[in-house]
Amino acid sequence: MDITKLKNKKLVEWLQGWIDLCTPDEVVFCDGSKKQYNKIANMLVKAGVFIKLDDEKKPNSYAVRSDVGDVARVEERTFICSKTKEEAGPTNNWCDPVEMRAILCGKQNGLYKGCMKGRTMYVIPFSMGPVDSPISKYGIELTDSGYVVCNMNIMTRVSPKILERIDDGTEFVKCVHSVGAPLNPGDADSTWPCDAKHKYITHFPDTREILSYGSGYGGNALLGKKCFALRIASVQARDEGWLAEHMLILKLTNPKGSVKYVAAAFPSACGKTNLAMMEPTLKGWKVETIGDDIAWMKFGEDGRLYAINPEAGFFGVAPGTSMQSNPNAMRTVNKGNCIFTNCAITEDGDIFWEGMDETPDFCVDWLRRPWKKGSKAKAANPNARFTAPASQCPVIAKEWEDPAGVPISAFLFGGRRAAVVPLVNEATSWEHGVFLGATMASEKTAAAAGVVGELRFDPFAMLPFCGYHMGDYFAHWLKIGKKSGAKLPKIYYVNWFRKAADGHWLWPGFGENSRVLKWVFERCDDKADAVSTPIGNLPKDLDFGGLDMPEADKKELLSCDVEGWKGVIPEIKNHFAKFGDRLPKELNKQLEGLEKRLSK
Ligand code: OXD
Ligand code: MN
Repeated sequence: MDITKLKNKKLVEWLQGWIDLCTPDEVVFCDGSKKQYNKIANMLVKAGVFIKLDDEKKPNSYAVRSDVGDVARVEERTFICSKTKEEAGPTNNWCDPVEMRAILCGKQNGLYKGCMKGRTMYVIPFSMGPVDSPISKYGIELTDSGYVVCNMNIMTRVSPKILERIDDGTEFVKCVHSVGAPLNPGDADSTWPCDAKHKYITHFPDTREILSYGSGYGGNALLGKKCFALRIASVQARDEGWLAEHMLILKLTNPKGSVKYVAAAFPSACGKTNLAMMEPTLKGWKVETIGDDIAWMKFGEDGRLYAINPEAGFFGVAPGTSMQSNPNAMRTVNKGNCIFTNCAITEDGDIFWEGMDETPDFCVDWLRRPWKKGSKAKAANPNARFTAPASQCPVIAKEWEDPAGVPISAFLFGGRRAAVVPLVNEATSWEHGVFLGATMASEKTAAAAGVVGELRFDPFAMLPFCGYHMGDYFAHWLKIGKKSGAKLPKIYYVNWFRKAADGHWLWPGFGENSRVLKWVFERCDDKADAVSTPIGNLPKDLDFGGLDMPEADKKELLSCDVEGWKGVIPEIKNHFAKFGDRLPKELNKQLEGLEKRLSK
């Protein structure tokens, strides 16, 4: 394929405009084939970017190490360029779209001017979701990074069929990415080219465009993921009446073979991948994976919300993943065909990260230094990642690519909370559930730059990912609940991370979380009892059978800490105050109701 074969004038103009501005040496159209993937990967090996791992340990897999200044999503460099600041809202960085286009695309000294000199521009036509699903959407990413092409091949569906559809006039999201490191003749290339000091991750919701400059890492560069599937898609969802959410999707089967689908929102690095692939400890229960990070949901004709996973792979946080915490993720990556970013490499050509089942005596750390067992420095970067095809997951549900999606019975919201928040709490209504989502808070993790451990409100786990005013986003959720004929999922708030006053974990988590899923499943069928409390419905009994736990811990996990909640109210008020008059009145009413119930 080349540009002369395209017939869609607007598409050709868009492409040619970027070629003229970025002046790559060459333009290559991506077709998603194994042959092209291998060719690019081999080239990256020769250039010292990819390190081929041992074929017996990790077949057809590569390790990559990034620049130290480019290791995570950069929220402070992420911008929503809506027409007005008000539309982006108080939780996003805003920049005037005209101003941002001048910074990036200015004909005189815009950052993109000549930025691909000495490099290849890859044109990646991709689908978020199964091709031709009524819930899926298409995009084209232009990039000068072979690493991005290989990752996009795993994370999305790349095919010439999509380019044909777009050439025929199907709407697409325009994505442009450059590492921002042009090469002059004779220049030596870096193994991780980037422009760490001038990163811009920018979104233009009105024109459905994404312009990313300077970073080659994860969500900054694989534009189908956070930029498209969440930030731009959240705007499309608002305009078109559906939901684009930062949620895993799992299939839950009870011992009788009856099935329910659950979608769950947790902030980054709170164990979404672990939950999506969990091995239940409860006998007879089964969890299978539909997706581990993003859910797109539309109403079906029966009034239920049907979800697809728009992605085709997992971009999972590596440290902490082990046969104990997530055996199915380990089995997925052990099948090979993966890319490992910022992990350590062992002497026998395998990969290592903190928390793995076995620690090697020696390895080379992510900063290319020799590393010895017991050494203080981390061998892998805390935000090291594996990119793995979802199809390789041993517990991938057979319907994971069903174009119709799967009907959702329950939403779980949650975060890391050492105190106050109980193990599970059921919303008493849709509005109450939206209140629970809007007041989600978590202790910060390494997935984004910042201070680990700090508490931050992260409504619906969408704080860094909502492409418009978060007050309007809450209103959109409330509107979804008012749709006539809607058969809505029940809503729950869970917390796997509660600690006792002496600092010990109250809940073992991982496969034991199936006990909470069982309660949720049975509540959806009106088959489990709950106690009404000021914060919502808590389990009357949870199946603790076989768990060796002090009674006091069980009690603490399942009770409403009235005094603790009273202490949270001022924080919620401060959080809500940020949204000014765009905070839906229903949410203030929910807050007033909570306050009253707590003081009774
Ligand atoms: C992710 C994130 O990478 O949420 O999934 O940061
Ligand atoms: Mn995520």
